[in-house]
Amino acid sequence: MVGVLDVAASFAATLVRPVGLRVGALRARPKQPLHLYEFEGCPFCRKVREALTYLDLDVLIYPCPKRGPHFREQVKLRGGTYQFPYLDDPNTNIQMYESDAIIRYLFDTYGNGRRPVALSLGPLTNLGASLPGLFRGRTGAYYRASRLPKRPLELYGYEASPYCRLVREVLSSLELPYLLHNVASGSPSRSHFVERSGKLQVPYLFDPNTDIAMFESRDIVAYLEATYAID
Ligand SMILES: N[C@@H](CCC(=O)N[C@@H](CS)C(=O)NCC(=O)O)C(=O)O
Repeated sequence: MVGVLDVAASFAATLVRPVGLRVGALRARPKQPLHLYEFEGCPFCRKVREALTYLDLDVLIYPCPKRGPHFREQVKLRGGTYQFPYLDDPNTNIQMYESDAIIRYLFDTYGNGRRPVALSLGPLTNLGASLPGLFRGRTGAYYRASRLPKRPLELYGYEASPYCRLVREVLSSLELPYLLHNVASGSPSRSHFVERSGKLQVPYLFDPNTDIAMFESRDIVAYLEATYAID
């Protein structure tokens, strides 16, 4: 359930970290979505999602909340350790840990090689990426029992949208995989999004398991809870 305080706190989180609002210089486009293992409430994961918004990349998100039974184990099996974020790019067959290395790789491969200042300041970037936690705490960072969907859900949004954050937090704690379509300001994908959804508003969720599509973070959160949470 999304309350007024949640919305206010999510706006405050965006105010202290207004990164991941718009698209920057783009170069090569990947044929397939990238895969990212991450969770909400992790500042290192946030940095990487900000880079993905900036580079207008679609990404298949595998949430790895603490105590999550599914995707954490995949990371351990594939990379050898439980550390997040973990990127798998099927386009180049590259897998890696370490947020700074991932961000550098993303800008070298899909941007013009230059990282925006907010993502290139080392410890200061980490500090900045931690600030939203002052308002959202560890929401989304811990697993809650859920039913795993057969097919990944689809979410249209961008990192710094306060309303998208509220939806991502639930997707993360319920460990629901989803294909994230980044459609920040300046995104060339926006026209395709409007064709598909009928209007330019995020978050927009499509669930291929039930064929349900919807706007409005409050409705989306209620839908996810009712459909996938086991409480
Ligand atoms: N230097 C790493 C630090 C990553 C890191 O410490 N991630 C934490 C989550 S914020 C983690 O993987 N913790 C282990 C766990 O959640 O089990 C990076 O920048 O990617």
